Amino acid sequence: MKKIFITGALGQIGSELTVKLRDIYGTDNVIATDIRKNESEAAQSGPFEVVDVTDSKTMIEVAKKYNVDTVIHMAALLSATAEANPVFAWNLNMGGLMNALETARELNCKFFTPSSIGAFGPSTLKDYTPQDTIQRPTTMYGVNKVAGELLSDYYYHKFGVDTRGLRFPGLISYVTPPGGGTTDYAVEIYYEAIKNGRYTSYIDKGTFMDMMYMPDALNAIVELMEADASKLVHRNSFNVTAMSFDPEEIAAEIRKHIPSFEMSYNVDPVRQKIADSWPNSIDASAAKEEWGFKAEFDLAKMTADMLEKLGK
Ligand code: AKB
Repeated sequence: MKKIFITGALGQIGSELTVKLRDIYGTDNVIATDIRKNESEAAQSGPFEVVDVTDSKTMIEVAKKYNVDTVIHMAALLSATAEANPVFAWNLNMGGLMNALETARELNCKFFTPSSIGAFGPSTLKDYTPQDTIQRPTTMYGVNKVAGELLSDYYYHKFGVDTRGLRFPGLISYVTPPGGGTTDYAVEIYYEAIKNGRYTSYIDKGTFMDMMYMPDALNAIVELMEADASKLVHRNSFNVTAMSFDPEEIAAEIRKHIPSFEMSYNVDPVRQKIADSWPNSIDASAAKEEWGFKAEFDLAKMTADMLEKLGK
């Protein structure tokens, strides 16, 4: 990766990924794009262009202008928003991906896009979900992710585009809040613990989902993209995870730092249904074996760091 083009650069992952990639590869070598500009570090600290991912002409023009060799396509709607607007989600998530893959094909670029634990469904084995298994999701987001994995594989086999991807679990960060996801409760809970000492969870106790701290997710993207292609058996996409917990477990961990923290429940049936259709935990052994994936943060270490950073 020498000259990197990122879509969705001001989103939950993109805003931190852009800054990290600029640190590694040089400020001018990371072209951040999003549908609008803001005052964030990712938008202000280096090259930025307004690109709507459904506009293929502008996307290719901007990528050509900077002569990029890598496309990192992050722009997408998350699960709960996609479920509320399925047609819009299909058009944005699939149309954007197709345009990004075409840009990569035309410019002979390496390509990354995230998949998700949402690519699994209720008929998938729920515990320690294997890398290669049944994928029949029942959400629009999941349908987009499975189709995206297949489309990325297609561009690799048909056109030789070096496509790579990760099935991300819920990502937790103190920098940019997520929006419209099912796993967002595990981020909100820290903000509310610091601000109000209590949290009302829209996900029910006993609902286990995989999670990962953002620094581990960013490292995983860089490591996968730098991995020796000859070692990759899989490409789109690798299971990755750092921990699996339910709302009670994260609340108990927060209480180790804020003993008076109170947790209550007001379950949102839409997001609960999505969560119930996803695995309890996934098996990341293919990622470990093929390119050395590892996560530094478990629940205890992440909670200590989140509360310290948010407290400041
Ligand atoms: C979501 O909840 O939609 C995302 C995801 C797990 O893909 N965080």
